[in-house]
Amino acid sequence: MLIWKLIWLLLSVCHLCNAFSDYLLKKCDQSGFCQRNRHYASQIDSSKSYYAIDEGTLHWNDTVLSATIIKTVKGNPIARLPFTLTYFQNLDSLRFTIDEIREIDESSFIIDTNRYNETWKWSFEKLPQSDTLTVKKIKSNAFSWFKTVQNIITIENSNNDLKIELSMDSFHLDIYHNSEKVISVNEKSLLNIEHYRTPELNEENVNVEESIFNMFHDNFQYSRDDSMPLGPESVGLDFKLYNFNSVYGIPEHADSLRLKDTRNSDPYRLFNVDVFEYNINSTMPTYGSIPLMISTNTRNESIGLFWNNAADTWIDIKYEDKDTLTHWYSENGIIDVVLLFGSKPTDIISQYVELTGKPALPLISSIGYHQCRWNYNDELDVLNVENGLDSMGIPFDFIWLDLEYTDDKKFFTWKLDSFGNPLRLLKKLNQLGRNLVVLIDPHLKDNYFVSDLLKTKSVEVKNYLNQTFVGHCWPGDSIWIDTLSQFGQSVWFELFKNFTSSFVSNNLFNLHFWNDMNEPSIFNGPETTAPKDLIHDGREERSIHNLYGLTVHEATYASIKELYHSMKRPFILTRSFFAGSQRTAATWTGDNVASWDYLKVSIPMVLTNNIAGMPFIGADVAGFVGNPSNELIIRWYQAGIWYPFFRAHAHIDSMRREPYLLDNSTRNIVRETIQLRYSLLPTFYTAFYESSSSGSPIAKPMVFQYNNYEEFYDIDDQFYIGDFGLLIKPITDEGATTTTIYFPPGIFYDLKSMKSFQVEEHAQRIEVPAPVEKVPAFIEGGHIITKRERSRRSTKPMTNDPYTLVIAPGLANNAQGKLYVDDGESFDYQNGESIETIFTLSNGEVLTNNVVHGHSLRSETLGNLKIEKIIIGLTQQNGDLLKDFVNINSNGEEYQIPVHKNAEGTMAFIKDPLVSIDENWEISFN
Ligand code: MIG
Repeated sequence: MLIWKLIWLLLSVCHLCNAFSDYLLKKCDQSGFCQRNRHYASQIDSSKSYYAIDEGTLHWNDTVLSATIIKTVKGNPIARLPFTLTYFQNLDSLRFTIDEIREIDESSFIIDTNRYNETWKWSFEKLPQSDTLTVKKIKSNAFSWFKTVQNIITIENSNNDLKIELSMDSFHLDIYHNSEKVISVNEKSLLNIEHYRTPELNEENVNVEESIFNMFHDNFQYSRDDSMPLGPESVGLDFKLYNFNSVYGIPEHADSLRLKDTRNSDPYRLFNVDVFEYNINSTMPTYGSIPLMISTNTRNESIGLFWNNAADTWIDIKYEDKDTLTHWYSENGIIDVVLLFGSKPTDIISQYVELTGKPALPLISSIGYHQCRWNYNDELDVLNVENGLDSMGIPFDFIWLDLEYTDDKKFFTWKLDSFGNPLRLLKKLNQLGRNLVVLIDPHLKDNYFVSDLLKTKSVEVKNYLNQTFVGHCWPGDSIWIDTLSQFGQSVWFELFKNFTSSFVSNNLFNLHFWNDMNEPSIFNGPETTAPKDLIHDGREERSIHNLYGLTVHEATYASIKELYHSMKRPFILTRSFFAGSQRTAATWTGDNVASWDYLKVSIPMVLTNNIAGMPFIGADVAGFVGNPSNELIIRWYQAGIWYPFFRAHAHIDSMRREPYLLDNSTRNIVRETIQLRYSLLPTFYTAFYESSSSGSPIAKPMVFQYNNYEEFYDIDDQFYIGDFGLLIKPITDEGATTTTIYFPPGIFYDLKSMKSFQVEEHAQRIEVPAPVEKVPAFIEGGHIITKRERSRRSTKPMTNDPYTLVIAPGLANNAQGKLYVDDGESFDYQNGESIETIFTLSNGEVLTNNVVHGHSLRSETLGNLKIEKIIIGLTQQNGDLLKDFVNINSNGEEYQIPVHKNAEGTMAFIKDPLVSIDENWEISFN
């Protein structure tokens, strides 16, 4: 026990060290199944296969093909593996699963001994009650079947754009999309299903290419106690991607956007763990896992590979000339793969969120600025910070309470010495238009009313003997809520109900929640997390590890949504996530460090989540651990305003650095930076709305905007915001005063000055100035963005402000932009209470507003809908075309308004055009 306390001390309160203690985590060769699958990959002859389809078992109907794969060991058929293949017509995607029929005498086990095959129930969007997948997702007659020669079955969809050749003798799938071979499954014969066997009979259950390393026991220093009740169970498979040589996705890793070849490193690992000061540029696992890989090429083909498994997983990547080989292996569970096909990489994301759920449309206030610290100490402290920011004119919407607001780290309680009257605090904050977030973690101190309730109801996570599991966390001895079970979810709801009842009965809905430590983090657990043989609702931790965090934040979301009578959209921040987490939570990149390297890596980390369907993410501004210099603070805010989730946070041992405390010149720059974010909220919110309907990235990598330029495939230090042509390059180098940006061809306007320049023909690197007060940000010609330019204390008062349109004409003087508006906080938009409108500039002659939804919807809650200013970027092409006035045609009236130009000649203005966003109108320029 002592040694654990020491490690915990080192891990959690280590002030002097500046890297994660990575000896706590397994390397591939210390992980039984990782070592075994890599070994198998190095030994197996790809022309050989121990897996074949038993022809007699082949069966199909309109939508599903099923068969049994027989695994052979030393010439003997030894395992039966049910295989299914389905096609989701609407998603242009293919799903296949491989399970195992086990005949085990269950009576000697506490756990369900079947392979866990319900990960989809968490990752896929909830299906209506009774439901198998086939009911909802599959259109009939999706397939027509032809059997052909040599034990190869050819399968085609009804559109004839997808063809699958299934080789029965070797279990091999060749997949053609639009007549091109795009993927081969099991091309290298790395299919490996470690079927059930007892230790006594192991010998006759392994093929010669297999290693038997750690099959029945774990010799890693920190996980030797794993009881491994079912022995080796891993599943592995390879995929060859033809004509794709860049792969992206599989967050979360502190690494580049384009995934690296892993031949000379450990594979990328997906295993949710608490990694204080994680290593950067590394394939090591971090807090969350989304097993989605996306690839694209300059031929405008894109594919996605979703490995729907929540167990400990490793992924090897080999770039081979034109192609990419990837090898995936998980500790247990089934093979459940969805392959997605499209042309643009964003098509893949939208299909993926169609399957796993759209990102929630957040409260508009929650896309403002969040002020957090571990910790604001008491009520007065909170109000002082509120006042400090406010009196310096720094807008913010959320203030946060970390761990120490609780009584002795007991969640669902308040430390009464410091927070004597939470109702008063929330009332006060509510009057000031502020929201409060408090931390509620899944670990609960042993022996107080909350943990007692869990035990009485038996909804705590159990150990392998089915007794209460007690581990070490912040409060000392702790137990964990089992939100995998429905009953556990209902007890969680009761806890929130009691905790929020006084606020709710006072109509206060400005309290929100933060689920931290839900990997789960367990100080004395192996690899800082849960022993793999713990039991959740009859299932091993091993099978569900990566989705535990999701069960916690989903239960939190559902509780708050119900308790707040759906009056307000819940805001939930979770540290751990899995595929599907986007439906209910935001996340952040965990315990980073106040250094330039961590600022730099935050960008590919944020981008990677954005392409994996979970865009609401940010990194702690200006670094969690340590004390940033003023320059780093400035540069971090200048990057942070472009993170979809924008929160400043700091470690308990770091110095206070709330922006109002900074010296004059630093503070002024930071204030202006935060104000820039606020002025762009209409645009950001529209990007969030788009994302909530199609999963489109909010921070979008260059290659996801332009997959036709090979030059962009490896660029991850600049990005776009949504589809608004806003191109950003945060400065992440100390002392920099200029930077180089890679531009596609077109016209670009400096966001602030509207000064424009043209990039001809090819993608080009161009040097731009970046003095410390400036974050390089451009609007690409062809776009129109919407702003609210008056600076306010938070989002709420901005609702009453009119809009400004900024038009960035393209080469032919065309431009387009979209605006989405709703009340920003309720669910009324789901009943159509919203406005969606499209502004179009045609040939530099007319600007029109075309309301596509909510025409004449005059709801007060939508705020001010007027446009107070229209700004037009001037170029050599359009500058002379503009007259001194424009003709406006709105509401059946016609009138003229003067046009002004600024002294520099970079922009023209139309002030008070007397038009609003919810009416169709036309402005002609000549
Ligand atoms: O082990 O609640 O990542 O943001 O301030 C530390 C205290 C626990 C970890 C989170 C961090 C938070 C801290 N928590």
